[in-house]
Amino acid sequence: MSIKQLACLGGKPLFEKSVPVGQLYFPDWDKFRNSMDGIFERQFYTNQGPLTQEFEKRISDFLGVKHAICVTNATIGLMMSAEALQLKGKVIVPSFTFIATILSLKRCNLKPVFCDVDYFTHHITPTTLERTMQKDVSAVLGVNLWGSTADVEAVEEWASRHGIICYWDSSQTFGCSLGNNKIGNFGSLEVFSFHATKVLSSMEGGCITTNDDKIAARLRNIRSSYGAGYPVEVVKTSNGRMSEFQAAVGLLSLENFYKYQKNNELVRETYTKELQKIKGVTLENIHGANFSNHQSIVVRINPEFFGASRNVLMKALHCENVLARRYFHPGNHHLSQFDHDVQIQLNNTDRLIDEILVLPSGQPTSIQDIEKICSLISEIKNNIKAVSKLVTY
Ligand code: T4K
Repeated sequence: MSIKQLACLGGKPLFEKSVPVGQLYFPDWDKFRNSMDGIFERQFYTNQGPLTQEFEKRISDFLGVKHAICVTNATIGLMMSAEALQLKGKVIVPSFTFIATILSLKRCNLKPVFCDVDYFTHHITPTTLERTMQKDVSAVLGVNLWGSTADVEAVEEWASRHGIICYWDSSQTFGCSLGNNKIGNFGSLEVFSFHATKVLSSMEGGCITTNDDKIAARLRNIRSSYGAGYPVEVVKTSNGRMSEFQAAVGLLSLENFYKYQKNNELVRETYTKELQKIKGVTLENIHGANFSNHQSIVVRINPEFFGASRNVLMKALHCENVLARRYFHPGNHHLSQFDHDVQIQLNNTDRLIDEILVLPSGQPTSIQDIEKICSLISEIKNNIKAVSKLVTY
């Protein structure tokens, strides 16, 4: 494909419409309309209606987990989880995560203790945890990112050796497997996001999974005063309910999960083929998971070989309407609102925050689009001196 002139050098943007990074899969329209008709006929809109109950049952079956508790979104799910686990004091958490992970702790008056991640896998390890451990830590909140996972079993073994709780923010890893188990069966509990940008989506939504009856009962009670099953002691309740409309979309999305996952696999294969021609741009591997949902296409920019920083590439792509994102910039441990404990340098986290870029994937991005995006990256590299002079971020 020949690109006449890059947009940042005065040409027309290669894409007329923005190409975002989210998955944004949309279910079959007729099935969607039927679900909506059903909700309006029943006039049962929320509070554990029939679709939410069915969605929970389907998730449990799909993941092979005893309890699936659907919630409004993962942020609320994470807050409810900290309450249900009755955490106190400090919680070790990677800084390299979406801000909601950390905010859930702050909302529950817990102090985040930021932990570094492994530079190659992007995840916490027993070694990074050991360097972070301190007094008054009651739990580790691990995070599974991108469709990869941490070495979950090693982390859990480490937590149990230190007598602390381990639970997981698995917002980005629905449907991934580790050995013979699906993610969702680990730790005291796990939290998933079903946001529009996720492979399994209810547009907004989330779910907490656990094999522990007592924790599940607490969570149901915290979610609302409805559907608690039997009374258990909880300090605070909230409203974390999923509506029937969310559940309807979620059910259709779950029905199509393997179709979306297959498409994501093809997306990854195409990026792999195209990006290996460009020195300085490396597609990150899947780690941990032996089956991945391929939630995100993450590349690492090496300025020495690419000729400019990740930020220059990102800005040049934005000029072409390719909305590549630099997660999780500028780093939670650099944000002043967090009264946290950082007693060690988070060197790997700082490097990753500067070097990685998430490229478009999911429904809005066709295979041809990916080929165009990769040609664009190549062309930006070919013109890197001129681009760097004009583009600052
Ligand atoms: N923990 C982790 C590890 C997470 O990754 C997340 C969420 C959470 C916890 C919390 O889960 P939730 O409470 O959200 O369920 C997005 C999503 O909002 C967020 O769900 C996600 N992770 C995070 C990694 O990314 P933004 O602000 O970066 O993306 P947003 O919403 O601007 O969308 C990305 C792109 O997609 C944009 O270019 C716009 C486009 N877009 C977005 C939506 C929603 C569309 O074209 N259509 C749409 O409907 O946060």
